[in-house]
Amino acid sequence: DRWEAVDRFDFSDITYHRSTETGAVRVAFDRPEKRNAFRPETVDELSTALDHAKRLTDVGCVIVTGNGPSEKDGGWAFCSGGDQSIRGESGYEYQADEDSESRSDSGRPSGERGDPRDVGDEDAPENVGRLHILEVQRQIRHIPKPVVAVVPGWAVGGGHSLHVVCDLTLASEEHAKFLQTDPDVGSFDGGFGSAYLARQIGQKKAREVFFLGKTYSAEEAADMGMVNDVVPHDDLEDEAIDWARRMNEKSPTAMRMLKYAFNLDSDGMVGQQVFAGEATRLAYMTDEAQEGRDAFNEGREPDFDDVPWHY
Ligand code: 2NE
Repeated sequence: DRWEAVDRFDFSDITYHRSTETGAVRVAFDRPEKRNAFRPETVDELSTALDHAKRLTDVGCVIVTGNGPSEKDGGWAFCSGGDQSIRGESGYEYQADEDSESRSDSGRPSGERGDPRDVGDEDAPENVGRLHILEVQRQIRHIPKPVVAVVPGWAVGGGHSLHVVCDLTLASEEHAKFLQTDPDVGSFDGGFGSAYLARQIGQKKAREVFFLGKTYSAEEAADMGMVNDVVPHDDLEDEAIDWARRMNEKSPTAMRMLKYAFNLDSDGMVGQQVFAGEATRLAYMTDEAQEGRDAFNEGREPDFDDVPWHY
């Protein structure tokens, strides 16, 4: 009851809620019977929700989590990565066309972005076997507010990489488990999932995660440095809400600049570009930038004489 459904989208694979009281949104994988594995539709929906959340100026925190437990066996999951059952020869396949008759809508986001495969080109291939999960990882990196992975159960494969890329991770003491299966299924996240993980937990440990494929408890993951805190399962959402409330009380500009500053170190020139974009936005608010604009529009030389060279 603390969450209000955002009903402008007809999502089938995720749920999307907001809390105006805490200034948070909750985006949750909603395929518990498959340990919240993602298929192309899931990823497109996630992308749509994140893009929407980015634009909410009264929201200072995005919670990404997994719904559960599974009605089949009571298992909990954050996300178990790419749905292996729909992997074709060249990649993951859209299913929405196949099950559209059993669902009220196409299963694809029907918000202002419409069908993400519709590029307005009749010659474009209909069923591009592609998960856009790396784009979603970049969205999480660039969204100008903290993203918290709330892990109620398994975080596996691409689901593991997703928690790695989030700003903070909160895990269920009883049910959270962390496992990398990428090389078991012939997959490899050679970007943030591995390289950024190594920055979090060190090279040896990150190589162990991928090369040995051990399962780690929430406590072990916290000791390794890839989980911020571990709480009893029943307290997970309350704690997440508390984190969101705390963060939402802080200066939005400071939080945004800090997130981008933390990113800069591993984002190279793209990180610099994102950080600089924010710096430019702040600079535009100064009298001197407005004098420059006014001077151009009025066809005169700019007068910066009164602007101090701050030290
Ligand atoms: C997640 C894990 C460790 C859970 O084990 P357990 O024993 O708790 O459950 P179980 O029985 O294995 O799974 C329950 C149901 O969920 C399905 C299973 O097939 C099973 O279905 P039923 O037998 O009940 O019908 N399920 C679980 N994960 C699934 C998945 N990823 N795809 C489809 N169905 C899935 C265990 O289930 C596990 O190891 N899962 C596979 C993890 C995995 O290998 N993920 C893919 C890594 S690659 C990747 O994520 C990726 C990519 O390939 C490309 C780009 C980005 C990411």
